[in-house]
Amino acid sequence: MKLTKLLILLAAFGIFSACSDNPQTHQINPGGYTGENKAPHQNSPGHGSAGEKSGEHSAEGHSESSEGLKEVSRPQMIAEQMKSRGEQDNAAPSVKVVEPQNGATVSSSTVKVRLELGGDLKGYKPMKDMTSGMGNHIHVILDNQPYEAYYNLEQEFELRNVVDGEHTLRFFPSRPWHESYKNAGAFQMVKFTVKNGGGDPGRPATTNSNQMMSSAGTKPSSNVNPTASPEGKTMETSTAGAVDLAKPLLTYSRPKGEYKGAEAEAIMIDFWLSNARLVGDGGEYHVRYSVDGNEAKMIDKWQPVWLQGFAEGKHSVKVELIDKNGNLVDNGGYNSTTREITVAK
Ligand SMILES: [Cu+2]
Repeated sequence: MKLTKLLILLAAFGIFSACSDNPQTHQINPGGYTGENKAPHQNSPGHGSAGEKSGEHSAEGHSESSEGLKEVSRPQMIAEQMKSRGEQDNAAPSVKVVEPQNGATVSSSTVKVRLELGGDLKGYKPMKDMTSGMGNHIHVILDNQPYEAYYNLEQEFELRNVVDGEHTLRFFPSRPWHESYKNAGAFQMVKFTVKNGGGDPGRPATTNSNQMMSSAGTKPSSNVNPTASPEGKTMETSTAGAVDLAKPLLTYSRPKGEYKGAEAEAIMIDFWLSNARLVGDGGEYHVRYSVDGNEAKMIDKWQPVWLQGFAEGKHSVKVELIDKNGNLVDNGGYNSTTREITVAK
């Protein structure tokens, strides 16, 4: 018994010292990223990224919302990545859709996507780092499904098993941590039709052996072969909403998929806005989000929101575009999107 107590004490000391001087931690500032936020309760020494496997979250328990989630500033881990990327974060990439063209009819259930990047790139280039499994990439959204990540623009991207009917595709460049570029020209949308494509609506979505898009994006693929078949995904069955390209449109981007370990510490809500400016940016719209059906919150500036405090397990995240009277702005059903995510600590 005495030995157990001694071990607990030693372990506690180990965790404490890991926060201050463990060279393996990524945090230069021992206060961690929570030190940057303006919440009044940041006084715990236990905010290191290391050693918080379990039971250490009492320090995060000062929730400021009914669902136990708290908006925090950009995680330190991401802020440091940003710095290390030099000028890239100030780039203004523009996407040109080469294929499929807006209005095209495709007579195959495999829809090939080809894009060109232009604009002021400042070194921005989509590419997957084979070691980390991460890198700049383009978010590709069929209809209103979760996006797929497209890394190598030198090869086409294949959307497989796209069923007959009208569809939309949306594209915008993203950073390795999935935050979108929000400059004019970054976003593109096309409508196209699949006719006699032979797609099977009953076929379940499956991933290709070499495809890497189904995870949250940080899991390295063990079997990536750059010379293998194109990046791609077998899609869920969907067709386009009746979207008007000239009307206010909110494109849901993040969160999606699974979050593990450090990336689950703060989870980003990110979206693309077309034809709508939020009140905090001089416009008249709001973005509203809610998690697990709890009390909704407004986002009044177009920037990502980082939420801390997700419990392990499945969660639903709903993001909506709201007008000045508090009503949902409809645009083919795309302006209200709910996604399920999984958090694993
Ligand atoms: Cu992404």
